[in-house]
Amino acid sequence: MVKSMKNLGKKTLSFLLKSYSILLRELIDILTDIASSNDFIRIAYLDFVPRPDDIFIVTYPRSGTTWMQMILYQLATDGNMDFPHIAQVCPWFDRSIMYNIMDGSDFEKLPSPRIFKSHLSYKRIPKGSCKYIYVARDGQDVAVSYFHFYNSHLNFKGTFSEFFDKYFMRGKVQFGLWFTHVAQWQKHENYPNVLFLKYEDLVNDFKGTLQKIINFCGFQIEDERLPEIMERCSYAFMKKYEDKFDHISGMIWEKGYKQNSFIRKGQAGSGKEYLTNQQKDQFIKELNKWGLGKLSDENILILT
Ligand code: PPS
Repeated sequence: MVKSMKNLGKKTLSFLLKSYSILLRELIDILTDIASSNDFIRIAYLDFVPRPDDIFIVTYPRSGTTWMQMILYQLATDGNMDFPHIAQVCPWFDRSIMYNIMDGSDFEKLPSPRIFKSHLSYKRIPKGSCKYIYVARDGQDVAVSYFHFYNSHLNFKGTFSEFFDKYFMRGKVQFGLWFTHVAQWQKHENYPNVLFLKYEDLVNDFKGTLQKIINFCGFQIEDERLPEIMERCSYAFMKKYEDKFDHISGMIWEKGYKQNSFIRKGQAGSGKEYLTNQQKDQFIKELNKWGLGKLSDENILILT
């Protein structure tokens, strides 16, 4: 009887703590939303100074953003693949702000023409005399691609139908409702500084669409370079370099993580190379205090 009362008490306490954690998390989400919205206002209206030759690639997620990043990188540079991640040469504007990776002054240091990726709605994108390339993709295909992305990158465990009915069609996914996003941007498709493209046109007529992009941006591209650019923007080429495009490797790159550095040297004695005499003295003092051992003349720890 006493044992079951105790269990009941533990369960109630656990339930209360769980509810409290959920409440706190929701509160944090609301506060984070407010903070990021403030950041956007600050960047869009105070800190970020658009340049006439800036190019914004704007899309609803999973609509061909990365493909367009690669196309513009190839057109604007010699197209070498030495960059660690595409975000280095074509930063994700909104994410950089949201996660404090870059701000207006960091953007200022980028060479012209600056090329940004963004999923912002027409309302939220910083306005200026710069160029905007919007890529729209059939919402049904977007839903499928987004489902796989939620599954592989965001730990979504449900079925496609669940994702489609409960989340995608209700706009309960990152960057909201597909219909609103596309409709808002489509209203401005005839603006002279907006190029409104379709993912399907890139698939069916890559060469023609590439030419539209070149003309719109005013790039001077020698005809001889076109085959190489087309090859580098192909699915097969980009798949081969997938790490340079994947969001996960992008996040790792942003945090300064170095690959193949976890199993480092596997030898004893690095301390001798790295610690200064002062640091060694400090370590010995502490070692004595704890009575743990002593250092040999070769600076090797002998545990006592
Ligand atoms: S994200 O997460 O918003 O940045 O995704 P995004 O880059 O917009 O879209 C990902 C889809 O684009 C496809 N993709 C390509 N298709 C054809 N050719 C090339 N070179 C290419 N590069 C990326 C990618 O495969 C995703 O679509 P799905 O349908 O999932 O394959």
